[in-house]
Amino acid sequence: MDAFNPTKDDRFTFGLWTVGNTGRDPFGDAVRKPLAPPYVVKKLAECGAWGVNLHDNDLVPFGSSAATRDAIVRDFKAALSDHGMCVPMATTNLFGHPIFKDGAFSSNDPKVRAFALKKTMDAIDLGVELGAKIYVFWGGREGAEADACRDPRVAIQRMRDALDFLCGYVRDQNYDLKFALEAKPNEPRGDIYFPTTGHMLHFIETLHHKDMVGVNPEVAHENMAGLPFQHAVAQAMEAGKLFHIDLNAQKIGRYDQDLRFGSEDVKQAFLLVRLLEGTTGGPRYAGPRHFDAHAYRTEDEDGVWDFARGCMRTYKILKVRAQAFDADPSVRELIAPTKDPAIDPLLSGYTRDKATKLRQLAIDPDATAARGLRYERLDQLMMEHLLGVRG
Ligand code: GCO
Ligand code: MN
Ligand code: MN
Repeated sequence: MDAFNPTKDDRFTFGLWTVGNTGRDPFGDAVRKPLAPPYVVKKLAECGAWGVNLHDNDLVPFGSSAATRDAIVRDFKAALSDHGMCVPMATTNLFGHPIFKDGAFSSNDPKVRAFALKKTMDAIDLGVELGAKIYVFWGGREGAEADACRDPRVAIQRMRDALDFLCGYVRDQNYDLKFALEAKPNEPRGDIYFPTTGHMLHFIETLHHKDMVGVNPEVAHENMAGLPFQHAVAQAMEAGKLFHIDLNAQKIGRYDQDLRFGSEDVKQAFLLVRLLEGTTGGPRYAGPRHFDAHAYRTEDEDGVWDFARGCMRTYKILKVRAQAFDADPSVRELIAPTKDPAIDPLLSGYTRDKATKLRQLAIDPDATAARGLRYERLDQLMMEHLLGVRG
């Protein structure tokens, strides 16, 4: 036991599909046996996780009878209560079955769209029965290869119809549930609609019940689009829309790797934890810290639990490093905001008077530009905190 051992207060969660990943990939078969959901609950609790998340079919196999479903749910609930675990988030598998080969909510076939809504309403009922407060939508098959197959504007309208319909369902049932939309640029489709968190944030503003809809950004997905993840998360937080987060790691320019949190681009992981934990003084993210990642294909089951503990430990280590970095007087001096009482009040809230005063300011652009900002020193300080030689 040490300070980096996870506890329930850390609110760490994993999906059944993450630690349960059998290592099957497009080039090879499974390398690990499937794990029974109640067993995953027990093992995650032993590792120090707070909760477990699921797709409908991670728990209840596709096509199960009502009696089988109820028996499975009963056993799973017993495991949750035996091990003090919760289900903060649930979602629907709208990508596995061949019916979804050309999308679910955006499909050209009304039968497919109807089936997707039916399946999602059932999965919402299941999630709520297990206590979920957040419902994730990841439209893995909502996209195209032969892009002429549908007008992308129609795809957007169909996605809006589906989300408005499902918000209506949740409200009609009086469920205490919010939606979180997850963007991804490609994979499994050649292109997926709403490729980034920024696209999702705009789309949400067009929904009928936009207050109950936020985002679920994922490290790997924003990286696949070549974008800095922490900026997407910051925009979501600033808009009050960070309802959930998928933590993992990813090398830029690759397929969706879903690696152990912090195992690639440690600097970005550090900046992300710093942002989520509010160590700079800004608001802290209060939701679950969910790991949407899986163990390397080289691992047996022991390696899976090494992977899970690794995700949580790295998060906690980065949190301590971020606290030390932001408390370091040399850092604070370098990032202290430049204040100018004569100028600051003129910069927001337009009035004609402010515009006139702004025009009258004597600002010497060359003298202002000549000042070095010492970001080399700032970044090196960050590296030294990160590498453990400072703080
Ligand atoms: C991916 C996605 C998924 C989703 C999950 C929840 O495989 O790229 O990240 O893991 O997060 O299906 O809907
Ligand atoms: Mn992913
Ligand atoms: Mn994800």
